[in-house]
Amino acid sequence: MLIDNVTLIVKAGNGGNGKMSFHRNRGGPDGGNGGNGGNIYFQGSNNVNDLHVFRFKKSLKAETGISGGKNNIFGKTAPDMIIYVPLGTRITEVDTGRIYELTDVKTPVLLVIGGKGGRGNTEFKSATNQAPRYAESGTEGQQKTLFLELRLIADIGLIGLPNAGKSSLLAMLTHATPKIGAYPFTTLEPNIGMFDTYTLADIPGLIEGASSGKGLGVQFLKHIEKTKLLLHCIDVTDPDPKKTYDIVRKELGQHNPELLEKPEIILLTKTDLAEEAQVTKVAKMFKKIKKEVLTCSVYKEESLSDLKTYLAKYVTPNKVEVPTETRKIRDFKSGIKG
Ligand SMILES: Nc1nc2c(ncn2[C@@H]2O[C@H](COP(=O)(O)OP(=O)(O)OP(=O)(O)O)[C@@H](O)[C@H]2O)c(=O)[nH]1
Ligand SMILES: [Mg+2]
Repeated sequence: MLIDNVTLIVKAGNGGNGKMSFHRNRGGPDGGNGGNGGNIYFQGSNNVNDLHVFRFKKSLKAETGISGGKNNIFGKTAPDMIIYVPLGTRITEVDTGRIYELTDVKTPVLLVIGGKGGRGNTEFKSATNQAPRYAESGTEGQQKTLFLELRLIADIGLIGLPNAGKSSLLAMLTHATPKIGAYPFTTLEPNIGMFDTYTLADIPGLIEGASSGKGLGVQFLKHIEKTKLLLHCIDVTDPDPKKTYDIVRKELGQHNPELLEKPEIILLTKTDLAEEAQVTKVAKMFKKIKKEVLTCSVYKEESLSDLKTYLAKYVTPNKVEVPTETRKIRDFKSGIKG
C-alpha cells in the first residue's frame, strides 16, 4: 500500500543545562555551558519511495544537548536529525498552515530548531559578583505537528476512465509492471515508470462523481498536479467518446481548475478493436475541438513507437522545462538519519 500522507509530531532537542560549580582550589566559578539541542531537517530524496516509515512512528525527537560540566567543560551540541522523505513531498505546519515543498535532493529544510544550551555560572562572573551561584537551564527545543503529503513528480500523467488502457500503456512504454485487468479499478494506487529519461505516472481511473468521492475519488489527482503533460486515454470503442472526455475533464476541473490548463493530448487506445474509419472519425471529432490526437494499440508495435517518438519530442528541454531531479521509482529505501 502506498502511504501518501501522514501526520507527524517532531520535537527538536532541548538545550543542555549550564553548570553551577566552583573550582575546588581557587574557589572561582567553573561551570561550563550546555550544548544546543539537535535541530530537525527534512530532505527530499530519490531513495525513499513513500511515507510508510512513518506509519507506526508518528513522533520523532532529536537529542538533547549535553549539560555543561565542572572545570568549564562545555556540553556537546546534539547532532541534527535529517529525515529523508520522497522527492515531491509537501509538508504543512498544522498550526500555521505554512507549506514547504521538497523538490530537490540537495537542500535540507530546517523545520524545528533545537533549544539553546544554558550558560554555566562562569559566564555570569562580573566585577560585582565574583561568585555567581546560578546557571541557566537549556531552552526547550521547538515542537511542531506536520502534515506530510507525497506528490509524485512525474513528467507525464496518464488519465482517463477505468479500463481505458492506462496501465497497459505504462507497461508498454516503461519497465513498470502495473496490474492490468479487464475490469474497472484494476489500479488502486499510482504507478510510475521511466520512459527515456522521463517519468510517467499511471493513476486509478476517474468516473463521474469522482470529485465527490465516487469510485476511488480524486485523491490521486494530486500526483499528476506536477506533470508537464496529461495523456488523456480514451477507449476508441467507447460509444460516446466526447461524453467520456467531458466527464473526466469535469472531474479534473472540480478537483483543481489548474489541471485544465495543463497541456493535454488525447490518446485513442485499443485501435486494434475498431475499424480504421471509426478511429478516424473519433480522431476528427477531437481535432475539431482543437485537441491533439494520437492513436495506439498495445498490440500494434508501430503505434507504440510513434507514440514514444512523439512523447520524447514533446518532453524535450526546449519545449517543456525538464526538472533537474527526475524521480526514479525503483529500489527505494527509506531512511531517517540522526
Ligand atoms: N484489445 C486491446 N485491449 C487492450 C489494449 N490496452 C488495454 N487493453 C485491455 O483493456 C483492459 C484494461 O486495461 P488496463 O490497462 O488495466 O486499464 P486501466 O485504464 O489501467 O484501468 P484502471 O486501472 O481500472 O483505471 C485490459 O483487459 C487490457 O488487456 C489495447 O490496446 N487493445
Ligand atoms: Mg490501471
